[in-house]
Amino acid sequence: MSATAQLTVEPGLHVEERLTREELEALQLRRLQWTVRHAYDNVPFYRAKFDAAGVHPDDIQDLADIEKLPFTTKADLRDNYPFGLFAVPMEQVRRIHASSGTTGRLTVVGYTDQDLENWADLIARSLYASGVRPGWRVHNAYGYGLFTGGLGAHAGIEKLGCTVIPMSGGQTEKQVQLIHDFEPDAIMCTPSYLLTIADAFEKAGLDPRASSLKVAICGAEPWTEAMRHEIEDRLNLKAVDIYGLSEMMGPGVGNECVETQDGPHIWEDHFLPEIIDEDLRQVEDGVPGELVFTTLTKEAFPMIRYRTRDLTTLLPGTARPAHRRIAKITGRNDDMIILRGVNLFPTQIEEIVCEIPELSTHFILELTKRGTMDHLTVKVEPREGVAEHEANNSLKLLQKRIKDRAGTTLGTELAAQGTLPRSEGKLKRLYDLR
Ligand code: DLL
Repeated sequence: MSATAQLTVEPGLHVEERLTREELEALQLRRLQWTVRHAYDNVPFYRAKFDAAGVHPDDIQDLADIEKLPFTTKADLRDNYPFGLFAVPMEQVRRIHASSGTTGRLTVVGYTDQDLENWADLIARSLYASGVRPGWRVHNAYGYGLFTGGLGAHAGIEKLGCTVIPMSGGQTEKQVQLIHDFEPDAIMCTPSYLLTIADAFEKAGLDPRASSLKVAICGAEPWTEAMRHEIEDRLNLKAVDIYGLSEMMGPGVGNECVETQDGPHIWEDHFLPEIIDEDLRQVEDGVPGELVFTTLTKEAFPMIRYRTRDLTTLLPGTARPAHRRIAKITGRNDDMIILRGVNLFPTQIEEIVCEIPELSTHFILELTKRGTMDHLTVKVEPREGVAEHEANNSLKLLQKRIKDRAGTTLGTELAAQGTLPRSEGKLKRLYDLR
């Protein structure tokens, strides 16, 4: 029996969004017990791992017992490439997605009919939280294909009763034309790509603030509050944060509520979050660390204590009181740059660049070697119309603020307008030229 076959979807909030914390935790425990048993019975990898750790599905009597279970990592997925972690026979796997990540083999994930149904429900729920309503037109510029963004969002847009415009990523001029002609109410794309689209509006002689768009549901990459302000200002809309990862499902693991815009609520009836410290010990809510997830309903691809590498903090629920939130992701611990002993994230630089009015949000980080030392340079395009001496002064200010706040000196350089790579999806900020 599936863990979720009984769910009913109501217009407006899902019933699970209205649970009390106690009711939610009782549901989580039942689903956790089901998941652990399902993984143990059907995936040799989990059975071997649990046996080696001396833990059995019967040992999960309480949510706190999750700490007895071993972690799962990206390397485990790669070692079991392509289908070794699937928990149902292949005939029951209705769809596959894969993500390339930065190195090595693809990470492959699978979904049963019920998994796809739950996913569409969670996207519908996420869109509703974003302020999207049935009958709206939604322009979907997440990439279609193996990436979970496009097709994942697509099914949920339909499920909520909206009209989907399945544009996918890229072809930026065409994006502008379709937004202008089809007058969508909402757009789904990465935050960096939305700024590329805003630039393209201006290039086409159109005012991005005058478009029909009211809401943007942005995610798939880290972005700062400063970036949110930039987006909302330039496009005259509300930008909300959607979080997710392929290993859990794809987009819609959590979503921000438009009325509070205070970080994504994790949909805890389907995903159990934990934060761990560097010693891999669970920390209390409010303490920053690495986000770890356990799926609670996934049939084809249950994941137990998956280490996401995303760094954030678990916060209490607000607009959906039972569902905890995550603070904006600082970065992944694999994106962290260690420069002469100082830890740096591209989001820290983004925040500072966004504060300086003479600088555009188009910047990259170049890592080079000078002798034996690593050197990091921020290359940034000034905003249009900014005089050269002003731009040069703003570079000095940038360097000073980075030094003051991040505690290290970076090189800063201006790049000519339009010369830095533009985002078409997930933006690459760091170029390692060592
Ligand atoms: O990026 C799923 C997705 C698609 C999410 C569309 C949201 C919208 P992956 O390609 O597996 O899946 O990448 C997952 O992207 O571990 C984070 O590092 C990062 N990420 C995703 N959403 C956010 C967000 C999709 N809202 C990885 N803020 C995750 C910061 C995010 N980082």
